[in-house]
Amino acid sequence: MKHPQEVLLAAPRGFCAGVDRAIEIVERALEKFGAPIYVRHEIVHNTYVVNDLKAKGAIFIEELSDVPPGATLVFSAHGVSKAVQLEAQARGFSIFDATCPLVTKVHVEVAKLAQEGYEFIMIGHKGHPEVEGTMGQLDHGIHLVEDVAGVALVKPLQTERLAVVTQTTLSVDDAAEIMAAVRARFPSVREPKQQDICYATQNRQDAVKLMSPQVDLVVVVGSPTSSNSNRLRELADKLGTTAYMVDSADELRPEWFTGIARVGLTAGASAPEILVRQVIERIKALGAVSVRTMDGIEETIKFPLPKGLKIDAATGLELSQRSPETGSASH
Ligand code: 0CN
Ligand code: SF4
Repeated sequence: MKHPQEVLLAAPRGFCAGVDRAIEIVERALEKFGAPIYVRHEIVHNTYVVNDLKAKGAIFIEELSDVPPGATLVFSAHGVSKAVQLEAQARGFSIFDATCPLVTKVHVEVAKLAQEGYEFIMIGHKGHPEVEGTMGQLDHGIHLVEDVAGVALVKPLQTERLAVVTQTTLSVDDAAEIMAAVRARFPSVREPKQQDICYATQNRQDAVKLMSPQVDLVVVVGSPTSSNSNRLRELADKLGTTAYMVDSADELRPEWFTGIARVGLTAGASAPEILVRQVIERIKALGAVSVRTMDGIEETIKFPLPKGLKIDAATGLELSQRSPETGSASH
């Protein structure tokens, strides 16, 4: 067979609740306060999303010294360290925190257990902003482990009070393997009550596991910086299906599709559906005649916006604008 015949769409794929919320925070801040709105780090790891917000007046920075006094600043979905939070406060910015609530949950757990005298092993990828943010909740006492080999190298000061936390966007299978090695070396280690890997990461990986054996090629829409998107490509590859990750439809190469009958398509948690649609159009142009969405878990989770950016669904007014006559509590 020369050309692709069918596109199989993974479900769920694409935006998660934390990404939806983070983008909405920047958009609402732009509407309410006007441009420019400063954002520390890419709000989510996606080129299209970042360019779109740049066009609307967002300015993305890495260093707080690049933010002018009095500016409005948004923290990205990946979270920030205590030092960054304190510096931003000290500089007097008006801050909106777009850290995903599921990342904040890990921060809260670290702070709580640290109070009880715990030391930590963090499973994650070195240099990733979420890892910097979570490890930066404490001055010391968090040891990063990136893989099974790294477990043997950890040197905790004590082992009676040792807890594990993880990045939210890891490979579920790799994390389980690393966790097993941690458990083998430190049998009394405290594990997260519920996995720190988030529901969206878990569900997108499960969908790829279901899809990969049914297709000849997997295409993942996602940016190179996106941890969860990379894990989807890697997973398909590990399952024996050739897999490519593309930032946009322009990156698709016709030769990938030669001799391929069925193409599986998915998208990372930070990749917008419009890019998936553009990829579908391109694959259709290469010969695909049908598109079918697989059955999958329906995600209904939604996170509330921070105070000051909420809008009342009934009135369309910002909650903080409601007068005592028209409404009760302001937030
Ligand atoms: O791609 P993302 O912006 O981030 P990572 O997968 O690199 O962590 O997706 C949103 C996830 C978060 C936090
Ligand atoms: Fe939150 Fe998970 Fe989405 Fe990251 S991938 S923003 S942790 S829901």
